[in-house]
Amino acid sequence: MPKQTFKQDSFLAALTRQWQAFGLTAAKDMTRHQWWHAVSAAVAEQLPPQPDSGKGNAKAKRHVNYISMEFLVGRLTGNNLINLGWYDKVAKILETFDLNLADLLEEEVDPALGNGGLGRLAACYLDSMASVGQPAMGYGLNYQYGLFRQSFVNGKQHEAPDDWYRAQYPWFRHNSALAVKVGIGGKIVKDEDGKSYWKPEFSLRGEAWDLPVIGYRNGVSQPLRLWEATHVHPFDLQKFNDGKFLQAEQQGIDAAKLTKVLYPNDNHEEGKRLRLMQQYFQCACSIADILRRHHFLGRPLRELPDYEVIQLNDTHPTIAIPEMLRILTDEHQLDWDEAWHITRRTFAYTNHTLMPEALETWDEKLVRSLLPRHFAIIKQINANFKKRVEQRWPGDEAVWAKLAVHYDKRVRMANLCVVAGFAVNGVAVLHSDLVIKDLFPEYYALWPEKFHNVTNGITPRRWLKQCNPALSALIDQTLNTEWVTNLDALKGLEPYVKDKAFCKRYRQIKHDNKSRLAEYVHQHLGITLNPDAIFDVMIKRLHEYKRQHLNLLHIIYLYQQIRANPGLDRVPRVFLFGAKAAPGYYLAKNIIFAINQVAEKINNDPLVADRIKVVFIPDYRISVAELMIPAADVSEQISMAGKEASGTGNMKLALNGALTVGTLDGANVEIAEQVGEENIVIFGLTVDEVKALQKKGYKPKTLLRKDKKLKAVIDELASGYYSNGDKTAFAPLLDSLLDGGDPYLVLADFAQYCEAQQKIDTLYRDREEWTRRTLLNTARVGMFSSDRSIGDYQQRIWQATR
Ligand code: 26Y
Repeated sequence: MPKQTFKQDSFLAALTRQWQAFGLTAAKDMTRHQWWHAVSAAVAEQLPPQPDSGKGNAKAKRHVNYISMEFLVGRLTGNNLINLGWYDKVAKILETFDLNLADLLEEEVDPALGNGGLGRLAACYLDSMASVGQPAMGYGLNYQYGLFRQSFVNGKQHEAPDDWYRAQYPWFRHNSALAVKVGIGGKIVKDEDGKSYWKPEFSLRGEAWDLPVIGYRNGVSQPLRLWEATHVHPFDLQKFNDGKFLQAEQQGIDAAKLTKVLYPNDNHEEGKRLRLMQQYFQCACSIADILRRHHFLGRPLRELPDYEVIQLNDTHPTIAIPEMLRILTDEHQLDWDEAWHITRRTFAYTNHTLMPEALETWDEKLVRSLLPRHFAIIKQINANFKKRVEQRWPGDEAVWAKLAVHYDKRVRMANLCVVAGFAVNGVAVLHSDLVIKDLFPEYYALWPEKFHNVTNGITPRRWLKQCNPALSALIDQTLNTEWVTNLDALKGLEPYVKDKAFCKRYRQIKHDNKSRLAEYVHQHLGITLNPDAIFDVMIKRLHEYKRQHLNLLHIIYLYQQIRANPGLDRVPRVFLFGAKAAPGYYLAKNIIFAINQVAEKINNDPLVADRIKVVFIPDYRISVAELMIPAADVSEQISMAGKEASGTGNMKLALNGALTVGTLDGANVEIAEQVGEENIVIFGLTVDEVKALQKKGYKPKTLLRKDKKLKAVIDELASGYYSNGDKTAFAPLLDSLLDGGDPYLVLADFAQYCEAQQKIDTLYRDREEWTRRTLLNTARVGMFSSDRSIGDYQQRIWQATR
């Protein structure tokens, strides 16, 4: 496809229409926010219509339907301008109005339609699919409220709704012709021929809102289609005339509620009825849309898997599987075997977690009451599969108890995905191995060919080019090649470790990025940071397994060292945190409170001077990540080994020249392989050691008796020293570490973690050596481009035998 050319005249004309629509008489009367809106809308108008017909896709290259409950896309205007190649042109035009484009872009409220890693991964993958020319659609939900806004009140997390004003978002295109009708509830009835079908209790309408996903300078634009739930009335004239138009509300279903809010849980399922309705609504709309396109192109149903693949982003959209079977059998009258044959070659599933509490299972009563027909289909799948298991493990009830899709009155979504899909993948080598060994060993024995690894990746467009313009410019000048679409080209930077002038510029850029972050912190929090200090960054959702509290214990330890020895020579260090805790996750919220209390004490202790500063940046989100990542010297990736499926922040930070302090977990393992062991600081128990310790019986209190330093830290937290004398302030945190048995081995890894941090301190003193090592990180992490991940999906899953 040809590159999209920028037409200045039509852009200016569109801009004029924008301020006229605001009721103004001149462009100069627009507020800054109006300017952002006008520029975005004027650019959006220049985009070509997005072909969603899939006409271009052929059997040789399946069209990808990426279904995800979350797409954490972040601000779009700047990113779209970069991908279009129009950034400088628009910036120039704005200069004639005395406006700075970068300032305007700050006006955009982040579309925060995701929780964390899984949602951000989906956004990176859409960017890469458009950029490498993989025909694709994203399917998600158009939440009115994204992930809650976080503030701190007396150190405690406070949540507020995130109204991102979707109704005025200039990048949306609404296509009412694509609306879908979705049934819910009701019962199964029999027609005259004795064939059963579903008679829903009431119906909803799904409306399609498309965001453009723009490939990097290749003329491609593909939709991310987000469904919004509305009432069906305008459709159902008959019911309207009968006065039954309120039926849905009388059933207690308010359509608009369905897509009102994103569930803020990450890695912890709650089994809520509204959540299952969201899942089904999204899947029903998306499957209807996929089949609509397929029929529109005159393609036979049995050829669906030749043209389309449906990638499920974790189990959240699993109900799409029985929905496909229902439509094929009930609406298209295919027999079961035929429908099953089509379905099982169409769906592929990505697993993002091994944590038992994140594996979705649904109460059969709930499934039956909302989706009676789907429940019957699930039972059919289960019964058929039982025969297969019986053949392989005759009479083995224990195996069946593990493998069943429906068991003990619950429906298990991960099992359904494995049984009904043609591929299952984990998201890093270590994780994919554990998926086979720990989660699905029997499934692997049945179908070894279904199991794959695709290591996660990040888009270099947003996570280097856009967020770190100075470093990007330096790389542009240094390498005469388009590294943005070929991140392996960064290897070409390696020889420059010997180039003093280059290293100086690389170091200066980091320093400038740190100053930029320091300015933000000063402006928003009133804390002054020294850009010569080590900026030590831990950004991710707050979760026990990620162990923000391990970081905290080390900070307290350092503080105690300084108090014991006021002349202690330590490189000044700023510990920066960004993290939201799920609103119902009390322990995680207690950790936030503890970090904030410790920060308060340390930041105000004159004895410390600026040797330690602790800053918890509130409302961590994509736009804040874009500021923090280029400014990081140290990247904290300290989860308990075996728990972090991959991590993607680790990749972004390494790419932008931070040294990782990390455990051998998730993709850290592969980062270590790439950058070389001298250029990363690995510490802590390995997966095997974790397993061995847990088997042997781990007693955190014994550890405490042996390690005086650790005991001093724990005792001080419990003493009220950081909580105005309140000894119970951190009870949830301390209980989990002590009486709770320290399930994530925080205390067990403490000593090694302190050593690792000491190593960082020593290394940083030699500025040239530090620069060398961080530059090698930038140069060697090219494989973590999401373009490579998409290539792996194409090769191993989407275009492989089906
Ligand atoms: C069931 C529901 C409550 C639920 C909602 C969100 C369960 C899980 C999640 C989100 C999971 C998630 O973000 N997982 C992360 O996926 C990233 C992309 O693969 C990984 O890098 C990261 O290690 C993993 O924790």
